[in-house]
Amino acid sequence: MTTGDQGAAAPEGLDGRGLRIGVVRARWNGPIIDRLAQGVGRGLAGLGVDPGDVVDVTVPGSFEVPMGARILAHSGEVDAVICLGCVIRGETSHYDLVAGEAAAGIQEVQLGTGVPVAFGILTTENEAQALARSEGPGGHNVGEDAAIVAVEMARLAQAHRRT
Ligand code: DLZ
Repeated sequence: MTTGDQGAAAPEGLDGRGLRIGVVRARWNGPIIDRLAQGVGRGLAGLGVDPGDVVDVTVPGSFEVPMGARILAHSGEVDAVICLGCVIRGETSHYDLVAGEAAAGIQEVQLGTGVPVAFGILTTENEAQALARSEGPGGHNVGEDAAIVAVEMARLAQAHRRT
């Protein structure tokens, strides 16, 4: 499959109104990240998240994304965090290290803090695959998928939070 896996569909009735969402963007492969960020914007808007409730930060590269997510998760400012990055094997001498640490770090942050963190990091063989996973409206965009994940998991956490 050349276009990449399709994301999970949003659960029926999923509603993001009132949620505060953090977005951590790596600056490496900036044009791809911009496309993912547009997907995040569409995904959040489609679920009713107010753009004013979105906290955006940038970090140098995908290796730093977990730390950015941890800072936001600990801030108390957000109900969930979306991580955006892009690691392309053909262009990255230590692809496995950067991609692996980003994935492991993101999981560690969400399990350690209890704040859901959505994995919107592209790990691809080449730029064509990265473009195919960061498409415009109606196409596949992993940022849009991550937005749905963030809202779904934030609601799950809210529903089971001890008061
Ligand atoms: C160093 C590096 C390389 C080679 N490739 C990528 C990449 O493809 N995608 C990405 O997001 N970041 C890359 N980086 C930067 C690292 O993530 C990190 O910012 C630096 O190693 C500094 O800690």
